Amino acid sequence: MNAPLGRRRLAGLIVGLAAAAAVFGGALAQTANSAAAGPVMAPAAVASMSVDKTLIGDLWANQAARAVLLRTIPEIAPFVEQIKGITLRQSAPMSQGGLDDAKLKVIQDDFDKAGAAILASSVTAVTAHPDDTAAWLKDRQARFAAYRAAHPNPDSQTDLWDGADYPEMVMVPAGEYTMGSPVAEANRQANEGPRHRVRIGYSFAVGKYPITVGEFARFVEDTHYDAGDKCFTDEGGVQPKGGRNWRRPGFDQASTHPVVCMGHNDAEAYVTWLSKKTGHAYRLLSEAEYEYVARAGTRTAYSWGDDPVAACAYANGADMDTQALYPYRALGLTANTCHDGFVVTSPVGSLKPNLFGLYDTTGNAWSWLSDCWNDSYDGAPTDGSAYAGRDCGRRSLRGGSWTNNPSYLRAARRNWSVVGLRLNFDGFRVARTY
Ligand SMILES: [Ca+2]
Repeated sequence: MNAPLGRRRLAGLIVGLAAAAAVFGGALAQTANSAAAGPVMAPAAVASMSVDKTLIGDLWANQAARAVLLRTIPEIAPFVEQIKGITLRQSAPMSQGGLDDAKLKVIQDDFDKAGAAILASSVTAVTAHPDDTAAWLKDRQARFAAYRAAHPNPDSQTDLWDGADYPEMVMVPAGEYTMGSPVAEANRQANEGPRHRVRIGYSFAVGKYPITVGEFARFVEDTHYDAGDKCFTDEGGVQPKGGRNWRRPGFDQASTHPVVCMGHNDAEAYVTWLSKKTGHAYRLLSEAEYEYVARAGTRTAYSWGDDPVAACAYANGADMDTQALYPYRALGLTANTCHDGFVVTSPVGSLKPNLFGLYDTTGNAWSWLSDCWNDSYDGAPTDGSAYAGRDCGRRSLRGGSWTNNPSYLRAARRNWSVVGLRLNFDGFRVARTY
């Protein structure tokens, strides 16, 4: 909804780093002159300026990430040298009698804390999202009031927004297309065939955006639904982590970000609630419907054409920013050679829509679908309905996420996961039958 936001945040990071480094440099200068008395700003005090110490501390503690930061944001390098020098001078008294491992560790710890403090006090612009729930709801209510004023007589056959708490929808026309990828397509997977015609003989509505944190919060507030407290994240290894959920997926999210750490069961619970509250037939999309709406009439490898680098205009994937600034490396990110402006997830609608006017059909977060997993299109339905095969403990997902390179952002790319599994790159989008 605010395209330049990510770029601005990234710029804010770089400016913030320089500014914080200047502040910290001043503090260090004071420390160095402390023999002349006057206030001394200890590293601990600087650290208290931080916003998300865990995230930034982890980022700084990771030697590889630190090296990337120094290379990417050269402004901080002189200050790191300054910290090193002053830390060593401060530690001179400790060196009497020789520096043993314990003393060296103290010095190293001081250096680490100082570096983390610089980053923590400067990355505010990137990671700090104050609780925006009330502001988000107020904005939604105002926008819905405007929508209702423009559509004063809701007709259940054409109305596309049921209320401020609920997702905005876009009507998609009936049509047909060829599902799957040609054998010659780069990075094609065997499960993307056999190609076959799918005829969707009905128009239906699709969420303009993926379901957001704010929308999911309205559901949880109404139902007290428990979406768990464990989610697969990549924080020093991809593994299930306690204390992680749709509110805290391992990185900071505002109300306009796509909800992640969703299992298929969570997505189903949401659409069941949405249908009950609105009286309308909401549901997840089928896999055939998803490829249809993501392609939006295109026949190319990507919904925007055949150029993978053009992904950065349409899809928030693993880009150069993710590669440079993502604090954890275990995902083995192979980045696209462009900048989409977002290290992790992005507020929905930040990038360009597809030809149906849908945003984030590719990248940002994978979307859970209603199909049971089918490792081939043999026996797949051709009328837009979901595959209801034997393997319903696994369900299909589409679209790719902020962790993925272009091979995963192709229109035909498929994925599956176990129904109850929550990962911090899996979310969903809803459809409505008319
Ligand atoms: Ca990205």
